[in-house]
Amino acid sequence: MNGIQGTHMWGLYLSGALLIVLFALFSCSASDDESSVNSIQSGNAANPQGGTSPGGTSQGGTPQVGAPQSGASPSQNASGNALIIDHTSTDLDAIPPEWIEKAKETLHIAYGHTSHGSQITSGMEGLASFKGSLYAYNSGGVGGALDLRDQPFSGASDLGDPDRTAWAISTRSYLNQHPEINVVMWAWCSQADGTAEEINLYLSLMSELEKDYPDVCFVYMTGHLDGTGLTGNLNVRNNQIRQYCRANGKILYDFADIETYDPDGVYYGDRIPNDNCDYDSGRDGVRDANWAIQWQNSHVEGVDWYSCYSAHSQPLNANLKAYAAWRLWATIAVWRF
Ligand SMILES: [Ca+2]
Repeated sequence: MNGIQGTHMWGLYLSGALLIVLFALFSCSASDDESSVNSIQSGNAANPQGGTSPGGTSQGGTPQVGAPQSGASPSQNASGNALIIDHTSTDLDAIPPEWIEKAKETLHIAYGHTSHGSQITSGMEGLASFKGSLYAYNSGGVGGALDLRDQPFSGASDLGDPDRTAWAISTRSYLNQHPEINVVMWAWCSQADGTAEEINLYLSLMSELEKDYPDVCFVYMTGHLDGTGLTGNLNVRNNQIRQYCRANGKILYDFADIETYDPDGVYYGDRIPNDNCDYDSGRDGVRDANWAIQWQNSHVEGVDWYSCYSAHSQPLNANLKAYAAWRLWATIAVWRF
């Protein structure tokens, strides 16, 4: 991994006074007090280190709050009181083990998804085999594992199947029956490539859930890459989701951003990458290479990366999804519970 998120940075978060402030500021639910949110963001109080945030550190410690908003390239981790999990959140070794343990002790996660979203869980399953029981998960948290309930919902498969509202109804039903759940995450299949109004519907349904279930953390997501590039509708819609999450202090797992960079931080977003990690090496408009396969072939399997199932994609992509997921769980646990 890129190793740029040194553990010394995490030491900063662990200072007691800072944590007290952050606990007070960070909320999983939509704030009922917009003026409070605005004051936090304008003062950047949740980002006192200027480059550190619950989502990780900006590369090289350089604040990137003011980075360009277009495209999938800029890191948006340091964004007011939002928690943005993206390609800068994939350094597994930067997550303190005690944060992992806190997640296993406190979180009860329900995750709805179809094939693309399964990259997270198949990656996490492979990670537990690769790195050991520290990263174990199962439904119910049996044996000290993380309690992650994979596809527990009835009546909806993902954020667009069978339609764009069923998942919210299904979520309410499940939460009412399982009040112990404190984290809910849903993934897209291809439906993030919709209209602005359809994405607004998604955002509003999520916000309504946050208001009605204030003790539950709801994780927003972008849609997987589809090869349409920076100017394609998918990226426009993903940016709509990103901007909303940054502006409103939400929790975002930026699925597309994570699969836009290799583990060394090399950016492929401007070379029409797709979900399989294919990209256009010569910028002639035709995808002819695969960054994940290239990286895997130039590194050692079982040491630098691990084999696992990765729907529609390569193992390395699911590796990165798993690392980022653990950053998500660990950060939610430490900041919220
Ligand atoms: Ca080409």
